[in-house]
Amino acid sequence: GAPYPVFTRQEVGRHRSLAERVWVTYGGEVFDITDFVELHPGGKSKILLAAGGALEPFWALYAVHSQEHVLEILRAYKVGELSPEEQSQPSQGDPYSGDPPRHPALKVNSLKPFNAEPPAELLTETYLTPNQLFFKRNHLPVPAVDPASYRLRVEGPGGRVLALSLPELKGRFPKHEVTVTLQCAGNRRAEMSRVRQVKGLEWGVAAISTARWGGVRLRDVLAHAGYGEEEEEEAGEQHVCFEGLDKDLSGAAYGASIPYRTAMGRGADVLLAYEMNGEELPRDHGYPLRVVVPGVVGARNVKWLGRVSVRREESPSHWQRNDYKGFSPAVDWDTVDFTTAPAIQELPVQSAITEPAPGATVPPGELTVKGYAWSGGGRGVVRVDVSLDGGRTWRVAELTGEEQRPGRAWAWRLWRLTAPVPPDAAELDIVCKAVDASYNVQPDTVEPIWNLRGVLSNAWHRVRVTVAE
Ligand code: HEM
Ligand code: MTE
Ligand code: MO
Repeated sequence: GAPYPVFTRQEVGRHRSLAERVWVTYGGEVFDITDFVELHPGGKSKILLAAGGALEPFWALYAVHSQEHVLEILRAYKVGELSPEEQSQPSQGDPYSGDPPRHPALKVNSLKPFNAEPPAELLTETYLTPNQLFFKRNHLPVPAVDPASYRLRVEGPGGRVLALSLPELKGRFPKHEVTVTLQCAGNRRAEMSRVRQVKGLEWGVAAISTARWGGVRLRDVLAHAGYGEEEEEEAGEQHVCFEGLDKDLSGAAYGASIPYRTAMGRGADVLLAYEMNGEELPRDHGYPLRVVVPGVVGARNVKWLGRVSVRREESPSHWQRNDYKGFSPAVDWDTVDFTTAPAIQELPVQSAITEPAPGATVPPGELTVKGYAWSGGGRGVVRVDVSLDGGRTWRVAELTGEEQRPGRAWAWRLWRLTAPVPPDAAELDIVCKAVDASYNVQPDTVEPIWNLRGVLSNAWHRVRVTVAE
């Protein structure tokens, strides 16, 4: 092709603003992307982070760029090449190279950051999900935390700050264990996308798992820092804000918050957990310390916890303010206003079929259907109804697993139904729906609860199978 002018990295580095034009490098090539900055689907501020330098370390963090159509955009802006002696980029390496090894059974929805769910049929094999199979939802690389120098920063009233080491946390506060089901707001999003495409990872039915968590109570730690149960009434609504040690390229940590009463109320079981199913908390799940908020959406269960504070406002984090909210099916990306909807906290009633698998062939005679059911806010599951004929007739499933305390039903029930396969049926349309302690039920179809982000997907779960010898 035509020879391009040759530049040094230093020359490229002089173009780091719209006024001086925005240049970047990729491989050995130089691009002037000034005209693309405003068009960037990921936003102007993000793309400008790479101005004057190499794209690779940024794209390594946002794997959405490793697609041919992205490279095609880039090629249109080529203005030169790097001198050959400068092409061997002092590689900053893959920010995900320090991620822990994972179990091969996991179904990976995104590798970098790592997002994966267990196969549905393994999910209900055990009441407690084995740590290796527990769904994993990371927004960023897994931080490497040195347990010896780790300190949890707790901001107390009047500007006092505690810095608690792991031995201090474990020694000073009583150990507390709670069995809690975590569910991602995006669980079952794939079903929503089948109605109309939504934006987000395509989770199946297994972005939900249950563990016995061990740690200290958040309320004990906050009380030690100087907060009381009365604080709420005196000061108006407050929020307990959490920050993780995982940071994006702008240095912003993953963050979220919960209402003060959720943390401090009588019977509050919110944990700062250092154990999961009797093992040391695994790196993917927040080693060395994470928040476990029973009954509340996964996103508030902040992993790799670095900082706790009590504030008049919710966490300023992107994930608290501009994500994890529900909207009307009428709202699209042109009209959405995240300030108008409350952040998701307690989740609605949920259930799904884990066996048989969609599209399976089952023999005539008897069929066993299995699944899970759970509701947010400590509302127990009182019943699961199952239909083999698309919802015309129903049977009541048998609930298994641990019975839950009223109002503090933090963990799921598993369920099963063994029923005769209707004679002459060539196909079965299996449906399940759960009822919680407030007699909340799941909606029968997805359409009326469709939302652009694909969260809160809890319609009746349907699995079609073929009947054959
Ligand atoms: C998304 C292009 C630089 C962060 C995208 C998408 C394109 C794109 C085409 C949409 C991909 C899809 O959905 O299929 C580019 C080009 C760049 C560039 C051509 C450089 C010339 C950057 C940089 C960052 C970044 C430097 C980060 C610091 C993101 C993020 C998204 C995204 C976070 C996802 C947005 C979302 O899903 O809402 N980019 N990008 N991009 N980009 Fe970039
Ligand atoms: N905490 C931090 N620090 N970083 C994260 O990316 N993801 C959140 C939450 N806590 C996240 C986090 C989301 S959206 C969910 S669903 C849960 O962690 C998932 O927890 P798990 O990976 O242990 O299943
Ligand atoms: Mo999540």
